[in-house]
Amino acid sequence: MTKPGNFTVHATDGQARRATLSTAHGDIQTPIFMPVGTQGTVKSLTPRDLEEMEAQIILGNTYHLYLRPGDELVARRGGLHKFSNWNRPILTDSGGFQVFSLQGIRKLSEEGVEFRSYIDGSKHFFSPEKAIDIQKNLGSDIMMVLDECVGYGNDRKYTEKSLEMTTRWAQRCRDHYPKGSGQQLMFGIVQGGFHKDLREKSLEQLSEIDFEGFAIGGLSVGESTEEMYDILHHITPKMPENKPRYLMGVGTPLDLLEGVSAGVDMFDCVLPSRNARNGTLFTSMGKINIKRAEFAEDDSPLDPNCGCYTCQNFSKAYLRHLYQAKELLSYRLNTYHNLYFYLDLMKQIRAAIEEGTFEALKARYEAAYAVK
Ligand code: PRF
Ligand code: ZN
Repeated sequence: MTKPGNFTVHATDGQARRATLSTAHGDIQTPIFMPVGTQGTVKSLTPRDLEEMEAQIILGNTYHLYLRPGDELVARRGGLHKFSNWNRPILTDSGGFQVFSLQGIRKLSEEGVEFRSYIDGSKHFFSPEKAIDIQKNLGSDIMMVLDECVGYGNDRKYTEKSLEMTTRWAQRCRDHYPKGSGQQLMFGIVQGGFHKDLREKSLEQLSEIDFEGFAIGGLSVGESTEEMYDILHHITPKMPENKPRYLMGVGTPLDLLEGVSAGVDMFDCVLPSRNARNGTLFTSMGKINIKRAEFAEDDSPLDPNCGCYTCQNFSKAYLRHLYQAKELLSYRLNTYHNLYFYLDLMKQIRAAIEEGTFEALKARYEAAYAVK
């Protein structure tokens, strides 16, 4: 097996890249979408389901798993892979984003962030070192540094101060787990809000610290699509070519295509799984809502072009009935389809980059997903 952290670009098409990233639990083929498994489970699916749909890597969350069941309990069970019986790669987010987005009550200082548990209101403290210790206990293949994700609408002065601290936190995370000290990789996170010069400064300083990969954080936080794409296209070409690039918490099928066109290699988002649970399903012809009355007696599959278990075996009429009856199988079949759709889109993207037909693929999806 290749050394964890090894990143090889096999083909490019414009800025889009087709590459392989090696981790301790195997190689991942990029561009890739990573299903979100916040609590150590991708909601309603088994590891067997995920393997069947060819998921290569999933996400776990430092914040949630630290609070429940506790990272030390997970470590005593042999780590998150063994505990959850998922033997392919896992990336864990640092908890920074969750603390900042889920909690009203928190205190931020140079030392770290104090927050209250969303479960029982108890007080907790994350320092950069603590966030890494938790991720060591979980045993993820890729750890993320602790950062502050600055919300949309903060002024330049706040964003600049926040960035300076986030950069010092990134250095502390790396110092706490020097490169090569174990099998786990560590990615830095570019912040800087919607200020291009701050984004560049963030990237330059993180590059000096030397991570195995670089993420773009602080996007999809309430800005318009145009603003997000503007920052994305500005910063991505400046990122190291020989390291993986990860766009955090993004997005729609069109966002993934735009990200890939800017040179992004990795994505995660709750959108396909969360939308599945409220009946919003992605298809090759666009987005549909299964609860609509027009599907009550529709015997056709959700997406005739989809090879997934849901589309191969059930009608829209049945899926609508399950949704209306709030049956557990509704969550499961819808989640299976949406994640299969996202993973299949990434598979098509990888093939298109190899063939030099990426722009044509992007144009096809843009037509199907144009606002009607
Ligand atoms: N930082 C971290 N995780 C994240 C984000 C971030 O900025 C985002 C922003 N879309 C999603 N997840 N640590
Ligand atoms: Zn399907």
